[in-house]
Amino acid sequence: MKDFLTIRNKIYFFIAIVAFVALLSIGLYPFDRTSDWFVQENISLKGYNLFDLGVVDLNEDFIFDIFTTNHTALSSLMLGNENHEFTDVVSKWGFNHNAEYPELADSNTQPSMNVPGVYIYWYQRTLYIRSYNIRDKSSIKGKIALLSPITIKQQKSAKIDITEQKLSGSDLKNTVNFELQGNGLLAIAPRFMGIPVSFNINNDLPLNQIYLGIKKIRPQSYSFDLPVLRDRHSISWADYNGDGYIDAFITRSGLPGSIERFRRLYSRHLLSGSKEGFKDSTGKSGLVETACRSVQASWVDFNQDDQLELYVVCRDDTTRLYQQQTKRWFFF
Ligand SMILES: [Ca+2]
Ligand SMILES: [Ca+2]
Repeated sequence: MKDFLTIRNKIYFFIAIVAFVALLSIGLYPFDRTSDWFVQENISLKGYNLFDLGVVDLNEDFIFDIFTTNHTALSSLMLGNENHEFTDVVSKWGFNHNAEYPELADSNTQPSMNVPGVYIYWYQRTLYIRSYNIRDKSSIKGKIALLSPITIKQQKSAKIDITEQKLSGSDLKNTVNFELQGNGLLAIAPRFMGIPVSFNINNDLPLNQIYLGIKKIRPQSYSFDLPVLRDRHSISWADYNGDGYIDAFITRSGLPGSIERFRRLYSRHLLSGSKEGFKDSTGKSGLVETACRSVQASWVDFNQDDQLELYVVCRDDTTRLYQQQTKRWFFF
C-alpha cells in the first residue's frame, strides 16, 4: 500500500512538473505573431472631419490604393505603387466634391495670401471672406446669399448689413451685404454646411483678383455660386458598366439631419471611371431621384443577369434597390 501511494505521488509530481513546464512555455512563447505581419508606413492622408477610410485597387495594378471620405471637407484618393508610396490623385482624377472648383471644400488649411485680392474659402466649417493688400481701393463691397441661419464668427475691418428673409416652410435666406477695408476679414458660420452660397462682388476689383479655395481658382464673373458641398460618407466601388474602369457611388447626408428639408437641392452621386479620370454620370445613369441621408450602399447582381444593381440604405427608414437596365440606366 505504501509503495502504491509512493508511485501515485510520483505520478502526481510528474504531472505537476509537466503542467508547470507547459504553463511556463505558454507564458514564454510569443503566440501573438501578428507583430511580424505588418510594417508601419507613414501616409499623408486628409484626416480633417474624417468619416471613412478604405482600400480599393483603382487602376487594377494589383496594388492597393487608399481613399477617405471627410463629410464636406477635402478627401484623399491615394494611388499606391510598388515602392509603398502613395500619390494623391483627387484633383487629377476628378474626384473632388465638384470638378469645376477642385479643392473648394471645407478643410483645416487656409490659402496662402501672397498677392493682393479677395480670398473666399471654407475653413473649419466657416466661410471666410478676406481682403489682402488691396491697393488703390478704399474698400471692397459685395453681397452673399445663404439658405441657412448664420452666425458671424469674426469681423475685422468689415462692415456688414444682414437681411433675413423667411421663405416657404421653415426655410430662411440670409443676405449679407459687406464692405471690407484694408486687410479685412469676415467669417460666417452657417448652421447648414453644404447649402448653396451665392456671391456678387462689386466690379471695382479686377476679376482676376478674386480667389476661391486653397487652389485660388478665379471665378468667371463677379456673380458666382460656390459649389454645393456633398456630405460624403461611404464609397461603393465597382465597374458597373463593364467598360474596364472602376466606378464609384458615394453615399451622402448633410445639413445636420436636415437634408430631407433641402432634398430638392441634392442629387445622388455616381462617378464613372474613364481614361481621363472620373466623370459625374449621375444624370446619365438615371439615378435622378434626389438624395436621402445614407451611410452605406452596395453593388449587387441580385437577379444574376450579369448587370450590377445598386442597393442604398437610407436613414429615413427606407431603402432603394436600383435595377440596371439595358442602356445602363437604373430604375427604382
Ligand atoms: Ca492600384
Ligand atoms: Ca466603369
